[in-house]
Amino acid sequence: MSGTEAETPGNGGINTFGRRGFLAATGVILGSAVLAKKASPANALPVGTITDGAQLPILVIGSGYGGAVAALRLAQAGQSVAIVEMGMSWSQPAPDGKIFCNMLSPDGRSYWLRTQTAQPVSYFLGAAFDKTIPKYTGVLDAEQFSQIRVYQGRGVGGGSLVNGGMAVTPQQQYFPSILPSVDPAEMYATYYPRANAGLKVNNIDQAWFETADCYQFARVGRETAQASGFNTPFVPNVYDFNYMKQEDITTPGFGSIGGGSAVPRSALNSEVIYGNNYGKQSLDKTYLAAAVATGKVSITPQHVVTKVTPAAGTGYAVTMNQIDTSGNTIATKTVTAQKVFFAAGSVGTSKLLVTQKATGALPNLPTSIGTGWGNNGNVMVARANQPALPTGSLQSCIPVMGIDNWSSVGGRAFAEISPFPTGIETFASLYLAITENPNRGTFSYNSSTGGVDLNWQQAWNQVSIDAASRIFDPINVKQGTIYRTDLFGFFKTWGDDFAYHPLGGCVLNQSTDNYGRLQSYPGLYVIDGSLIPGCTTVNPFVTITALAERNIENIIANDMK
Ligand code: FAE
Repeated sequence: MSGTEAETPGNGGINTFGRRGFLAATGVILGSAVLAKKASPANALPVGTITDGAQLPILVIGSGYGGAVAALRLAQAGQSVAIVEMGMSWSQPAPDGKIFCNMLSPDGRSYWLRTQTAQPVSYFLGAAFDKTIPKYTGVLDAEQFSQIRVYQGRGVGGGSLVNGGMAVTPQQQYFPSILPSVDPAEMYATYYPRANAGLKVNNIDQAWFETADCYQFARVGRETAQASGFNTPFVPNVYDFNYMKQEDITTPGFGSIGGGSAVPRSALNSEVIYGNNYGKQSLDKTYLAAAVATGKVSITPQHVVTKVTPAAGTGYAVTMNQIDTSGNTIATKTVTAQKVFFAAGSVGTSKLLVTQKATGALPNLPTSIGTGWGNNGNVMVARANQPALPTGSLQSCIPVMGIDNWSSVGGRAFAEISPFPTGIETFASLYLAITENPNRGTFSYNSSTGGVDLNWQQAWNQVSIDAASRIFDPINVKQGTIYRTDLFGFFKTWGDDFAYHPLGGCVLNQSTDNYGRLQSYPGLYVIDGSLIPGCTTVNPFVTITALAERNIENIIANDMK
């Protein structure tokens, strides 16, 4: 960890811990350290430091799902692997004793190099409530393209640090539409089970769900959906549900500390998109922890890869900027790696590859690089329930149920019943819909800015709105209710200008071979969400992980002899 990383992210620049504040905070830290033994700390991975001029057998760019799978399996096959990650290693508590901040009190830790939050639900009662924060390398990036804002995790663990943990395996009947060149039988027999095991996916205790106050919102979402004839399956998650039960003082059989919960709260303390201090089995606790435990994997945070080009001898010269917590470059390093895995996520990998092609660093990449990008059909919406159906002031931030209408040909949708953890009763039901949307965007290099543009059009989301409306219009009619129009803008019903699930940009069997090899450059591989052309029919990370498991097995067998 660089010296600058110890800087306090602060809150609005007013994180001024004087001596009394420091002592109070120390008390909090000590208190939580004692509790943390029981609760397991958020992250304890060692921090590596890659050196300028290093000669490496294998470099992995990015530490999300694809990168974590690649590193673990390569290490288990006897290879030494260096991972570089542009975000921080989220391993040290700030003076408030917490590694991450919660959604009700966002500070610098929340957003990647922004001076104002960019909350997905950014209005309430029609008024904007984004707030000023200090610029810091926070954990959630709200990357703004011309007509879409794409949320991504930044840090060791990638999207697993910020996501809702919904670990959903698509129905097999729909798999051919997701990845047409991949054999469904082997995915469902081998790689999805392997991914679920590696991710430590678990299921909620359904009896507890029926009584827990913190899931009243989901029970209301289920009741209103079922009344209109929709299926409402439970969905698995990587959040440890045994831990969550102990967060809930209403759980029978668990004691409580000082009248509070038996363990420090996380899901029940409005923590999720800015990180979970406890409970979530993010990649730093699963794949990455196992990878580092082999002794063959190092992870260097706060290094942004900018260039990959053939080296003078063999392998590839990879240039990266080491950054401080304000995003300033403090060193530029170039290493040589015999093999390079692009695991920077759909947006990160697409941006890197499009840039390398356009600037002549990797001129022979195929022309399809940058194409086939989709938002998994993401749109958000909320309904106002009748006063007889309160959704609860205490809500678990971990969604556990969906409304499945994917069988509705011509308007397929799978809607997650999302929490709206404001701490007060809102009577609102919030949903994130994943829909079938055939529109696809393209990344292109912008020579005047030196950046990469994405040509996604907000109007393309009308297809998704129409599909989601096939669930929520009938529910509103049956319930005699209306959409909330005060959460995504002033008199705006749909959250249709952002996405949580970027997919594609370097599509399998188009821009790569059928296992992620960039064929014009032997030794270069893509192993993340950019391989999947735009939609997974459900939340995507289990599919990204399972595909990475499939591809790395083939690559180890054939390319690592
Ligand atoms: P990802 O996890 O994004 O990892 C890429 C990593 O590469 C990141 O750590 C980057 O910081 C790093 N990187 C990028 N560029 C560079 C560079 N130039 N140099 C060095 N490092 C770089 O990619 N999915 C679900 O299935 N269930 C959910 O409940 C869910 N909820 C979500 C909630 C939120 C708020 C968000 C943002 C996403 C959610 N997702 C969910 C999506 C999921 O997290 C996402 O599909 C995966 O994280 C993508 O995995 P990749 O390995 O492709």
